[in-house]
Amino acid sequence: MTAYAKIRHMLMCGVAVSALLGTVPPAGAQARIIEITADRDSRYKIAGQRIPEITVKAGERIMLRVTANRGKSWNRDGSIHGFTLLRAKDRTKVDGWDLLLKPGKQEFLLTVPNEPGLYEVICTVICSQDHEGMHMKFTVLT
Ligand SMILES: [Cu+2]
Repeated sequence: MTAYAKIRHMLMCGVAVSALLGTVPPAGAQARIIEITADRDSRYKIAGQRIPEITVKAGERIMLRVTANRGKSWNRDGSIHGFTLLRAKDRTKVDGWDLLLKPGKQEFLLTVPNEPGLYEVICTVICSQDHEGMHMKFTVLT
């Protein structure tokens, strides 16, 4: 390789690497992190909130970081709680927001629905006799 070709090769590699870094940020780099516990007493908990609720912006990217602790019962697939987003107006599920939780910490990179309004998070795993009370308000702002 001539010196000129070598330099040209190095430059092109540099350009390719920076283009890659520019278009593919690490997963969750720009997403706001929301930490939740799905607890053994069949309740969602968020540090600093007496009654947990989530407020986000339409179309926002969020990283849901969930710590799940096993209640009295769980699914055969090992899921111990669920985290499913419903539209409050008609109780329909939001695509991509039907999550099953395993014991311990897990992260989900999600996009908030584009439609502002009231939503509800519900648990879909029969996790104890108190399972029916496992839900949380979720508000999407414009
Ligand atoms: Cu449950």
